[in-house]
Amino acid sequence: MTISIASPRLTVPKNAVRADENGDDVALLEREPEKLKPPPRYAVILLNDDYTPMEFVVAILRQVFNRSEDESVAIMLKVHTEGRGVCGVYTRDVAETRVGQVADLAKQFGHPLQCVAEPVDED
Ligand code: TYC
Repeated sequence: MTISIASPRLTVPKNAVRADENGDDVALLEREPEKLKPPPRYAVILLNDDYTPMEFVVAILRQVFNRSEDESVAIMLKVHTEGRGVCGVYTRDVAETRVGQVADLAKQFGHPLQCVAEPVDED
């Protein structure tokens, strides 16, 4: 029996083909479970500059990103030496909120500190 299937989500399970009361083949089609993707995630990345005090960057990492003192110093030094570093990976809303909090605090204290959110490659 040839069966053409309209939707790729419909499959013919094994042993599904049977004869009906007239002797014709019938098959029960099963729908595959919906494959739900997890929501895309975003890395919040801190950028280096020549003017923002190191202590301020550490305070931002502690307050906005809930990092420990040791983690904050390590991330700050990575950004200072390599130009950029990941503060954390979040859903889009949370990443955008934290980028905004950093921008607000930097502006409030008169520092040029910048950070951005970038989508993370996931499979
Ligand atoms: N480079 C800055 C300094 O020497 C420190 C710094 C670190 C600034 C990380 C920004 O994201 C940053 N004072």
